[in-house]
Amino acid sequence: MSFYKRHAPELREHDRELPDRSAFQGMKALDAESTIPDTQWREEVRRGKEFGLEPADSIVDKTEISVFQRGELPHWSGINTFLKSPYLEDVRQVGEYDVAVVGAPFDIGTTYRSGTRFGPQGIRRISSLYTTYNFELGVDLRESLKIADVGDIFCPSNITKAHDQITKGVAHILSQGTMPVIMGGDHSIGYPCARGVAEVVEGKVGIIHLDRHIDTQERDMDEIMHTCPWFHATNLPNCPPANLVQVGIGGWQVPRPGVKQGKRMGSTVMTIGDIEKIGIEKTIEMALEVAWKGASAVYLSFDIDSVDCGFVPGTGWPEPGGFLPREALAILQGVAKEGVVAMEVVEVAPPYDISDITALLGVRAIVDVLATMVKHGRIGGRL
Ligand SMILES: [Mn+2]
Repeated sequence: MSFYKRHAPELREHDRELPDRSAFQGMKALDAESTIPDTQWREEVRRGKEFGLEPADSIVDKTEISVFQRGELPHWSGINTFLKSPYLEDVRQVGEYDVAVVGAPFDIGTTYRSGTRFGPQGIRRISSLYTTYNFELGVDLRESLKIADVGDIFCPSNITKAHDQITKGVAHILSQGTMPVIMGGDHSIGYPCARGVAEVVEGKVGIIHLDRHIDTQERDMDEIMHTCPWFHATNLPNCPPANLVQVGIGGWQVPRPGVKQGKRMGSTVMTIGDIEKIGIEKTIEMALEVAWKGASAVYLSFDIDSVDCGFVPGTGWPEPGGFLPREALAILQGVAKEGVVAMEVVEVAPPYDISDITALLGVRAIVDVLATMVKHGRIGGRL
């Protein structure tokens, strides 16, 4: 008997009735796509043709092609803002947008490898890989949100001055009713970012912090380095440590001075082991309970090194044993369901990255949080 006949379909028994597939997320997502509008996409295509000129005669399908590229396609070319969103030069107009993506290219707070000053550029570059649509969530950011890339905050090579600049920038964006999404930069920016948020928010601000590192030292080598943001943030009058939840902490890079201070402060610390034990859903519940207790807003800080270093080579303090990417994304999505007032992605260091995978996870964190907030009605409305 020939090989083919032995493997021929008639010799098999896959003729049973198929189970009901309608409960699969995949099948639901196929249905959901047709319910998403394409108004903004059509407008973008129209604008591209107007500004970029009608394509050459030999182009057969002229739908999305202009002579000068003005829209999403091709993904490998074009001006590299975050997700190819418009660059807003006049930042006084930021209030017209739902979201302002802003870079904080600062790495003077780094205690080992530098390079996160190139984080915003790296994140922008690989963000061009993505469409604005997420299959499982059934959200197209282009159709739901007005996003601007407002460029970078001018960060001089002085910790106090750069931190002051970052606070002023973040507070400006939020004071206009727009959600700041900050691309770091090293984690020292967590302090000035939270300070900018706390200046604008009336009432308490909670902080959800994903990291391998506790980052609660008062000083490191006499300065407010990236080991120190939460000591200083939680000293702000409306940013108490009781509302700080630190998820994923552990390993051999948690400095003892930070641990002593963390204990004094009384923040909530969860290791990867804790999360494995109680599960992702309970972890999300705990993070939300702690951060939101009596608070009127929650700030989200995602340190890329909270993920196992095998997935994020492009970072300053790589550490094994952290989250799987899908675990980190599940937690980020879980906490975003109740909305966050602003978020930061820190410690992406492109000079150490491989194939932009670290920066890509940074992009993913941002778009997943935004799409989840859209899905749960926590943002949008300016389109
Ligand atoms: Mn860290």
